[in-house]
Amino acid sequence: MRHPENPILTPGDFLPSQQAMKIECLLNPGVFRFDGKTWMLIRVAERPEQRAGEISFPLLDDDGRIAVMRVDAASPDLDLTDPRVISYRGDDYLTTMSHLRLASSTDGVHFAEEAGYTGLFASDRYEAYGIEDCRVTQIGDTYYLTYTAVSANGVAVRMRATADWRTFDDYGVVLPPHNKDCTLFDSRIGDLYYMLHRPSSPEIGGNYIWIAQSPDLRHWGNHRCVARTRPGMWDSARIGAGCAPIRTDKGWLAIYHGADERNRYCLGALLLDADDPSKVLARSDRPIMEPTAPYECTGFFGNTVFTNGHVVDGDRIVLYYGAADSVICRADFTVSGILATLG
Ligand code: MAN
Repeated sequence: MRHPENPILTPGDFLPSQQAMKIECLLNPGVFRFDGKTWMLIRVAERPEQRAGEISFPLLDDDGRIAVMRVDAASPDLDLTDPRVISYRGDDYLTTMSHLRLASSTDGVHFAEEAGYTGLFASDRYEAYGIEDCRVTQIGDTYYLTYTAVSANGVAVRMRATADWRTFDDYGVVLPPHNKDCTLFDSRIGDLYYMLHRPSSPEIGGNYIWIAQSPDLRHWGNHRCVARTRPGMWDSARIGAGCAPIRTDKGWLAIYHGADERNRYCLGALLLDADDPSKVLARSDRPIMEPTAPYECTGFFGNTVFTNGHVVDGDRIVLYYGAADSVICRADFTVSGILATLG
């Protein structure tokens, strides 16, 4: 059920990271409980104020400073067909650069920044085009962050860990390009840690959900393909995991996003075997959530609901999602309700 106060956060709720920038959209928050509150790690996408006759976009330069690239809007070498990407002279850039901002809430609806918690910004050449869509998995007292690091080197998965949300241990790039939508499971299965991730194989294969395992959270191996796109269905073009799968008495419930050829992003669910989560026991024939509300249908990238964060309390799932790649919303589900749709 969508929250009646949706959207619960919009770009105007935050100040840009620096004066020269404008916040274009808020997207896809990671979500966790900390210090008795619900927190989001929000993807904030910024770009310079656009001037007539010119397309400008930010990136990190070799000295780690934000630089602005400017291109003549009339240039025949420019391709702007996807609002998320700028193709110029054969190279692809992003129209916006994202960082990850922290906000907390005592009621799960009204979120605000807290002094002392600055979040994460692009830090080096593997993040030169920004950092995005962070999943947060708590294991013991440590929170593991798996996010998309974008640069001229490609789209990769980077991992950091924190216990206090002020200092972060860097695990580096854990999955090289092209890979995104990575989430850790919140407990070991047997002796091993597990993650879901989404490599892309452009010629043969596609954008499928894979699983990997690790003895120590640093070394990942035994990669296996868990789920593929399904021709003719709502998840025909690409799929990717949301946040940490939920342990249920039927197995692991993993909420995922799927897009079709028209780039319509919906949410569905996978039920994975409790002991061997590479095995799919059931999968949504129809989405558990589709973009239907006006704030989901129209925006920076319309017809999109995308999640990588929720909190679970017993049967209740409070899910946070990006709508139309523009604003942040909340929808409540139950574990039993989703399991019932899986038959
Ligand atoms: C896609 C979209 C964008 C994102 C880039 C890089 O184009 O998901 O929002 O910025 O990939 O990850």
